[in-house]
Amino acid sequence: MAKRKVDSENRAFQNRWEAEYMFTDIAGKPVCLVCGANVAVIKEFNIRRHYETKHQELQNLNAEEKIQRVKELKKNLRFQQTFFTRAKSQSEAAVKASFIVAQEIAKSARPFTEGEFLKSCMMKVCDVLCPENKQMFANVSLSRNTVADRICEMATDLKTQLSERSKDFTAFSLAVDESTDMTDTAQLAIFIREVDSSLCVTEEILDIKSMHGTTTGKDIFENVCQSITDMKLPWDKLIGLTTDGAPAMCSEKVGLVGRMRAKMQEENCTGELTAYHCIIHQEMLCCKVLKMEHVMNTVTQTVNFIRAKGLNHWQFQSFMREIDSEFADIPYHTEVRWLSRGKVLNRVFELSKEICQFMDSKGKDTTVLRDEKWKCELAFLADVTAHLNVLNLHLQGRDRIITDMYDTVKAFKVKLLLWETQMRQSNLPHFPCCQVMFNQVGATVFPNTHFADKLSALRTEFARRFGDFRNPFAVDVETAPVQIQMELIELQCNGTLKAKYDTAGPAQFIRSIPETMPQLRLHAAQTLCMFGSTYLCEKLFSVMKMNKTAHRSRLTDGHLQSILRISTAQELTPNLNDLTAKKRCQTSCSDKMA
Ligand SMILES: *[C@@H]1O[C@H](CO)[C@@H](O)[C@H](O)[C@H]1NC(C)=O
Ligand SMILES: *[C@@H]1O[C@H](CO)[C@@H](O)[C@H](O)[C@H]1NC(C)=O
Ligand SMILES: CC(=O)N[C@H]1CO[C@H](CO)[C@@H](O)[C@@H]1O
Repeated sequence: MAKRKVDSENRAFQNRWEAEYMFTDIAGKPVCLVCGANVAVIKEFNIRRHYETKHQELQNLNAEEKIQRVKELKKNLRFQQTFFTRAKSQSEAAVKASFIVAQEIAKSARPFTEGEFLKSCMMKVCDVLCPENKQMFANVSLSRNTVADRICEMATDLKTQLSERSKDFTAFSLAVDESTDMTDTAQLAIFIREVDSSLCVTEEILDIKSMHGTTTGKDIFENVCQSITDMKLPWDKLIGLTTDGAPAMCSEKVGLVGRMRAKMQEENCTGELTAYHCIIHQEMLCCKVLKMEHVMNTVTQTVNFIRAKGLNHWQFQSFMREIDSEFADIPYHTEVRWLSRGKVLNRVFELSKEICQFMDSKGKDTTVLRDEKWKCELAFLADVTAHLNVLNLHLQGRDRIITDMYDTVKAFKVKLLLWETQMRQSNLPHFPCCQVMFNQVGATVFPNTHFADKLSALRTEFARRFGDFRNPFAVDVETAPVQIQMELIELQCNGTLKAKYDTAGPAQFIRSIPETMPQLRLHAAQTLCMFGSTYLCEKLFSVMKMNKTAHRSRLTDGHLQSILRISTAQELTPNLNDLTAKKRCQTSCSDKMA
């Protein structure tokens, strides 16, 4: 009976309640125009009771006065409502703005406290340009903690996006490098290069791991393994692994490469992991191929001695400025790495007389530095390094796919052959430092045959590393992998495709292999996903080195990783609108709790 009574009241807002009880309907709820309270049950009784008990002061208004008052109140309410929505969108904009600033801070890897500084600048600018909007700027939170939180959220978002993308790829490769940061924590950088079914390449940072304690092959392997698991990457699509060639990385038994191979067998993968040492790690070339480590060591020791003792010496001022600018450019911990670059070897060679005088004056033994044979080797190393640097510049950069690199390396191999021949005849137009030494010591002392052999070894090494990337129309079908042989024959016999290859070139052609050749497309994907170098890792480490000092020790591993993820992001960008919306949801939820 009682129930039916409630039902029969129909529970709908009656327009006359507006004039009678000063209530209005907002989104289906009766709201008191006077105090803003709303009534839970839409029943005239409840509404009348509210009006009579809470607003006795209005009881003696006559009907006309009441209508007038309702009009005013309603106008007011509308204003408040628009004000409210505007305030809401403004506060959302303020959150987004703080994300944007935090992103800039991360990209330039500045300390989080910069946010506070930026805010104070912003407020001052606002005072001058638009004082009426001061509140809007004041609402942009840029405290250290906010900036840190925003950066972590953006990094997490990037990681999620990458993980989403990873579901749709056909092949991927990893580049792994390790470096020590300013606080002597080893940081492991893992980049992923993945190719999807339409042969589009994505190259992003997969993970950065801080390794406290040892950094053996096992430690590195476990970290890489964990990242692969975290991202749910399928082992059977792992194609290539590029490392810097350090033993912990590339040892077949205990290094990362060996352990990854073993793991892939465990996972029953059919494919074989292709491991590359980064070609641009010249010190590896120096040690392993040129066998000139002894020259490098002496140069390193000498330069370090000058750095420590002779910084103010007039003869070395410009030299040091140069070295320091190289140092700023590639701020590596291990001197060999930066020393192997640029003009340092060249400058040491040019300044060798002054360096010897200086070392003598400091009581250092200069027997080695004065040795003619050693000086010839230094000259040779300086010249070869200069050539390798030019090659490096061509090979670096993110759009360098291995097939693009093929042409560059092919040209370099041809040059090496020419240099080798010329070197055997002591004809040295492309080796200026060697030419100087040759003029000094004469043909009997200058070890031209020895150097020609080294150039030959270097050429063999290049041929070995880059032997696999050939023109698909020139590939000998018999030596090609079995699964691509049939399609390869069809490809090679197809005049239309050959014409396309000739006009588009290898790099472009690879993307236009027809869908009817799935094995070749897969093979192409596997080639495309290969990293040409650990260049990205090196770039990342230079950001890390440069900026960790600015942050001092306040930078946690997590924060450093977030910064690096944001600052090295290539195709992915944090989805700021989603992040802002999520923030709004969080705040309104916590508002309710409060
Ligand atoms: C690999 O194959 C072996 C033998 O067929 C099987 O016992 C094992 O569970 C497989 N491992 C994985 C990870 O699938
Ligand atoms: C050659 O390749 C083109 C492009 O995929 C294709 O349309 C054509 O049918 C092929 N020709 C032959 C003879 O297979
Ligand atoms: C504060 C600071 O040193 N920021 C630098 C961090 O690294 C980036 C990239 O190398 C530089 O552009 C910033 O100036």
